[in-house]
Amino acid sequence: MTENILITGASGQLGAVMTKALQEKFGVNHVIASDLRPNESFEGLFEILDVTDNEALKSIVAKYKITQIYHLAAILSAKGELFPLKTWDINMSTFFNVLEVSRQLSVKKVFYPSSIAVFGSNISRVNTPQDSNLMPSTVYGISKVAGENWANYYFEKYDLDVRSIRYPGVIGYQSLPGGGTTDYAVDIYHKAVKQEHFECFLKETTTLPMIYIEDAVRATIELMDAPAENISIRTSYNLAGMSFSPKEVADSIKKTYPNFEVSYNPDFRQNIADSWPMSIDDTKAKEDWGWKPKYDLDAMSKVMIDNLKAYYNSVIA
Ligand code: AKB
Repeated sequence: MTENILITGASGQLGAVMTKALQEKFGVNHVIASDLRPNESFEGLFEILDVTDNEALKSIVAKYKITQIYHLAAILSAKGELFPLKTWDINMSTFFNVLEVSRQLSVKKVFYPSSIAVFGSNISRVNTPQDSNLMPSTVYGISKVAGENWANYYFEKYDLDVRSIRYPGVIGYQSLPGGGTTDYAVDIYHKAVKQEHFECFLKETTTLPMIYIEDAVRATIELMDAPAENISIRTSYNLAGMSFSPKEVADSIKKTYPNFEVSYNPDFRQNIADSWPMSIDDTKAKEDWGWKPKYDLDAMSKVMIDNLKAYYNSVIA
């Protein structure tokens, strides 16, 4: 059977790369990228879509006979703290619309991104278990815990095949993230390649779980491809890539740019980071659908630097 895929939030950091990967897998004419504003950079089908608008979502799902939705639109942790009620409203109403429209129009599969933000400072921060007691410190985290439980509810009650991953901080060269606590780990590469000083908003020793974007996209597609009977977690899977602190990523960058300088000026995002895991136990993802990351810190630094160098050279040329 032909699959037709809708991606919400396709202009975001993960969305842009996910759209390309899904176009390669399903064909350009079977993938509909969507976002709030027009985006000229997409090759293929694109729709302007505000996912808070149930009717608009419904008409796109009907128009393209959508069979799978990747719902990536959300407000992230740091920005969410500036607008708590709006963040709750947007993150929840968009997901409810996706769940309800999927149920009503017989969409077969839904992907829902959760996050390490579901964990709070009550957890054991090293190798944080799948089944931790979830007491998040941010409204983004609260919305993700609620979303995970709604995903499970729609699976149990309506047999809707919703699958989810708790992403670590995602790092890629293709686009800048917006509004997250882990965003420093992308910005730092841009500054290094531009040979500028970097001021970090976290302390140098703050270790967080991270993942290279290619691994994050591959994990998502592997999870969505796995046989339904293998999926034992219907809330959201812990997923590990690597873990590092700002100092460790700076040291990795210094192997290429020995004069790279970083200073540390922690702001409100430090408290968020301090409530999150340092590393993640992803045994269930390994057991259920064979998850294995490819990139460690130095391998990622190499791709990030090579690609950003090429990008900035082309901009200057
Ligand atoms: C954020 O920092 O808010 C996100 C996340 C870990 O979900 N990158």
